Amino acid sequence: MTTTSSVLLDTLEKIGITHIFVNLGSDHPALLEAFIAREGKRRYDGEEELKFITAPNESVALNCAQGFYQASGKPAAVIVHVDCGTQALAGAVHNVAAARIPVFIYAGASPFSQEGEMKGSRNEFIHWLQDAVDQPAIIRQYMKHVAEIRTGKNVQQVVLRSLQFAKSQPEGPVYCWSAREISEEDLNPSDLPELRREHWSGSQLGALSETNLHYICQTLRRAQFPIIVTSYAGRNRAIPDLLGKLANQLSIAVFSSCPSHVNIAFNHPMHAGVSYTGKNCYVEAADWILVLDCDVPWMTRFTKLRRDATVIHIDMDVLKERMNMFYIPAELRVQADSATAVQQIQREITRCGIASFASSELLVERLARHLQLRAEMRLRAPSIRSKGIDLAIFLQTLRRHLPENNLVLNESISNYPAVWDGIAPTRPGSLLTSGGSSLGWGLGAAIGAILAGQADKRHAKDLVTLIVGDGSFIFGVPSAAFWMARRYGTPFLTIVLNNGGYKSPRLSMLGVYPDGLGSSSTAESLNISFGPQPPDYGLLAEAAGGAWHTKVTESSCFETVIRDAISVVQRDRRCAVIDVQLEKF
Ligand SMILES: Cc1ncc(C[n+]2csc(CCOP(=O)(O)OP(=O)(O)O)c2C)c(N)n1
Ligand SMILES: *[C@@H]1O[C@H](CO)[C@@H](O)[C@H](O)[C@H]1NC(C)=O
Ligand SMILES: *[C@@H]1O[C@H](CO)[C@@H](O)[C@H](O)[C@H]1NC(C)=O
Ligand SMILES: CC(=O)N[C@H]1CO[C@H](CO)[C@@H](O)[C@@H]1O
Repeated sequence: MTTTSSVLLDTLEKIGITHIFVNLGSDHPALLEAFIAREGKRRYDGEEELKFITAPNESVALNCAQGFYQASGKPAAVIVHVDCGTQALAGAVHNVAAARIPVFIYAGASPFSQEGEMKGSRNEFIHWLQDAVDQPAIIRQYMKHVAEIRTGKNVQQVVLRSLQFAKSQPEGPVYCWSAREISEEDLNPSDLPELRREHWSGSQLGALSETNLHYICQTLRRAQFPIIVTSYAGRNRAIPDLLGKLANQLSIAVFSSCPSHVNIAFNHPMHAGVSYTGKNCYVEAADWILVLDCDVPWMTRFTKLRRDATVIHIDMDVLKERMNMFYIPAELRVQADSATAVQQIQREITRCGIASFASSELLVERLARHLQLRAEMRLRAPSIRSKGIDLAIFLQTLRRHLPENNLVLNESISNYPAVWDGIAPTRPGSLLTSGGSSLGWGLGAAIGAILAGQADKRHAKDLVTLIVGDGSFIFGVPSAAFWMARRYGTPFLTIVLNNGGYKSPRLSMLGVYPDGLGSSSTAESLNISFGPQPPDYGLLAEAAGGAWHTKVTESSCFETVIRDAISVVQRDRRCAVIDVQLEKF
């Protein structure tokens, strides 16, 4: 039987989608029929199969799809149930939009006919309740593209065009939907056009024009202290190497502002550090700043640029099309591929000779200035020594035990800087954050990242570790995520940085009311504490998915705990949760 739903699946398969995270409902009868029909077909011709992965919560499904892409660069699909499932995608929608993640989301919609006029007409009471006035409006403002499938006769084109939007730079999520009569529509395969995958690729970013390259090099020639600021250039795994080379050539410091990726190896001599807020002495010292793939390069309230600073902005999304307010005093802004642009600049330096850009005395001065600023930034970094456990030592111990080929997912919130500095990643793509601000990304993203590695050995990791705040752990819907991890064989290590609740809202309050009423209040009276009886996070994971777990207090031997937990994940292929009992705030 050929239906709109079966052709939808065939089309996703044809364009190269391999994983679909599903949460099904009454809008999907033809889809379920198609699943079974595919089983038979597969046994027959053994073609590369689509994998369907049940996600008992939709937001976890979308987090999985995000992690899958972040680990592999390949989009996945998510199928949800009418308006209800669309709403339950919840904050994960914000993250895929903010982090520019290509993902194909499909939802059915309530049947529009009620007398049995068509296959799929209403036959359950919920079909009246789910008849949303404008279903895609739930999600439209976060999508790069929204399309209704109006007939099965061109479902292929609608799906391919949507994915074309998703894969065009800057990438992003797309949403397709169809009423049940349409998704159930019977089709005659010979009526459907033969479409070729190669004809539906996304649009690519270009290189710098000659004029722009010339301007960049001219201003760089005059610079005393040039720096590069980036947050997600490392999406392209070639970037850490390319930036490393450019940084070495001209002694240019590379600063990661609110990073979501590894942009330069943390042991590179010109790596300038990481910050999420506050005063940035690098930016204040620089007279030439290349802002490269970056959403928040600095905050004008805290950081004052030099009056003579030249700012150049190169970005896959240089206008920040989804933000209402964004401006930096750049003299040149170009939407271009950052890796290509960096290579162009580097080649120009090689062609003209380093000496034509900076004298060797100037290069030595830059290096000295960089080392001095880096020391200042380190001194200014907030101390993460809590009364009991020294988190820095715990993270250093963890780092020593991580296998070479590992991935760390970081959702550690108020402990973010500590985690970057503690893990000090050197390999491209070895540390990721959600790139958005809706908490709960990590558990699903870990599952998606591991599935991506199972599908393609090039992306396989010897260990995936999630470092997560206790609040963010709960946001991640552990009941759904740990069940999935066991069911689909994706064991990972979770480190819960347990400070007894939500520390960040308190820090936000102090940012506005440093001496306000709340400044001397307890976490309990601020309603941001999980005390006096917080959940047992390890037990939650055990109940949902048989995870191994332990708690770490100041008297624990970090070494033993970490070694045991890693061995559970690697040898027993079971999830492990380490609940690190930090000082309550
Ligand atoms: C879905 C969602 N709800 C609420 C918030 C607001 N928020 C930002 S940080 C935070 C606390 C997170 O707690 P935890 O993960 O334990 O980290 P901590 O702040 O304690 O370091 C909250 C609730 C958010 N970002 N996302
Ligand atoms: C799934 O999780 C999200 C995020 O926590 C939540 O908003 C949503 O309500 C959950 N879905 C259901 C059906 O409960
Ligand atoms: C985790 O992310 C936070 C904030 O995004 C950051 O401050 C911290 O350094 C990060 N830690 C690691 C190990 O990446
Ligand atoms: C559960 C809890 O601690 N609630 C507190 C929330 O905040 C108000 C105002 O400070 C307190 O009175 C509640 O006890």
